[in-house]
Amino acid sequence: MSLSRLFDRSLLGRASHPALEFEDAAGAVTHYTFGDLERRSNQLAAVLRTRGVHAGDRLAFYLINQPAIIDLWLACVKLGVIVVPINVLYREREIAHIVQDAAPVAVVTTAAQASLLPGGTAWWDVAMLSAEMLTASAERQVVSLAADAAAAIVYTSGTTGASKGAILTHGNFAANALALVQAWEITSADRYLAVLPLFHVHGLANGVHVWLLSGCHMKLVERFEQERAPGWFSAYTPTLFFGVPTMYVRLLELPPEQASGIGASVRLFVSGSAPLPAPVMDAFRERFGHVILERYGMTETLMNVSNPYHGERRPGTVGFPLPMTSVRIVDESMRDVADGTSGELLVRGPNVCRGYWSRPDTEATAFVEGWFRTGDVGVRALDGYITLEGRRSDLIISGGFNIYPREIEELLAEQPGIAEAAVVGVKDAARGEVPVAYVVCGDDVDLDALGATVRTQLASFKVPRAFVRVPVLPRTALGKVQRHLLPPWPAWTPQ
Ligand code: MCA
Ligand code: AMP
Repeated sequence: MSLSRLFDRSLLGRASHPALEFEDAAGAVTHYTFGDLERRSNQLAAVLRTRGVHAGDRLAFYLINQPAIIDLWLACVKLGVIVVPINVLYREREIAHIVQDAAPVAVVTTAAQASLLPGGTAWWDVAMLSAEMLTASAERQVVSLAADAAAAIVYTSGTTGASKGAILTHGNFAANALALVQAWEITSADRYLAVLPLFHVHGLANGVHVWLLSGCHMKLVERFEQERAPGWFSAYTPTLFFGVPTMYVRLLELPPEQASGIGASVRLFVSGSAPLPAPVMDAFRERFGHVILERYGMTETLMNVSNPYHGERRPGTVGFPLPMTSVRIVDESMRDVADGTSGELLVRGPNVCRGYWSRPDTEATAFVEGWFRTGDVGVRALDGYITLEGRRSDLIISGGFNIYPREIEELLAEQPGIAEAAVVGVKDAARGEVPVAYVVCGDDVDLDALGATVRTQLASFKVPRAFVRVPVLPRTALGKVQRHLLPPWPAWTPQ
């Protein structure tokens, strides 16, 4: 079962229909029909074959949102090539790990972005691939695959510092797309405004796949920009918008008339990737006239739980398990807890990944008796609504991007003069949380220079908002850092 068969009702069945418009940062717009996308992906598949890429090979991309990602995704899905998306904000250190772990044939990127890749990384210029495509054969070839064949390896920030690649199969993506199209009643009449990055599953598995499965229209932009968003809404009049809470916080800054105008065209606003504060949901209802539908997912499981399309979308909750997905809430001994009692969420279903790439120990560490351990703590109300209350790990989510403190702590501890470091998430009205670093070091360590070093090595959203110099890190008798005992910040803020 190839995922591409699921998209044939659009790629073949709606070939002459407008499918996609892409607006670049300069405001230039290009249009594509589904037939164009079918032809382009066949041509790119031919180019990839010529370059010796086969089913099961990995091919990475490191690109800002653009139609070439759609071409690449469709071509790889047809060929059975495993796509490895790389966050465009990642820098050398983060990319080096992914490239070493997934061993892609090449990283598809631009000449400008290629300078950010670790030395020696094989890369292909996206502009050259696009040029070669134009003269390549458009003959369709779709390889036969098992539903559990890998379609993508998506790296999630790892609890151990280095990120792990979740192996997402054709079947996982198909199940997710079918569940969402059904649950949120997405049809070919919809118009989806795509502002999420396509290198994460929120933008790719939810956004791109519900578009391709439903045959609706999509407007793709390079990235969410607060200043340009009102223009996109008024000119494109989308019916569907998927965002992270930070985007909704930013939209709330619009004047009331603009907000109600946007609300008039949209049918459904969905939020996920991080908790949507109930006051934001309330303010949005007042200003935009819409109750945002909040849902809960993970890279490893795609979407698990969603508030209902019909019925109460309850603030602060994530709703009920999606079709085909089961959720258990368990205590530390893995026994089910009663409704109303907190525990860890376990998930099972066709949406759950096969495991982590090159981690033979996955089964033992990530699953219990076939159930995936999410690490998220939550509670189920008597009427079934699930509320997420926190996480078992120290994960920080900033603007919908995940940050594991350990990764930053390890980098800080490698810097001259730093004895040790602890990174914690502190509340931020717009981004949800931001990282703050506590460093044990002498007065001679220049914290400005430290901030600048971190900025060159990690994605911008991981750079601590502040650095606080402390004499020691508070620890338990067993040596675990007591993050709640660290002094309040800020002592220093980067310029
Ligand atoms: C931010 N930047 C970007 C992007 N977002 N660059 C390229 N593409 C992007 N998508 C850069 C900016 O250029 C800037 O760089 C820096 O990041 C901060 O941007 P700024 O606009 O100031 O940030 P913001 O206004 O706070 O908003 C950021 C954002 C962004 C637009 C909300 O955080 C975002 O797109 N978040 C989406 C994350 C996401 O898709 N998560 C899904 C994970 P510089 O600092 O160098 O100037 S999947 C997941 O969690 C599960 C499955 C789930 O449930 O969905
Ligand atoms: P990622 O590893 O980027 O896929 O992030 C997955 C994590 O995001 C989950 O384990 C949750 O902790 C968090 N998450 C996703 N959706 C929500 C939500 N609606 N509310 C709270 N946390 C969420």
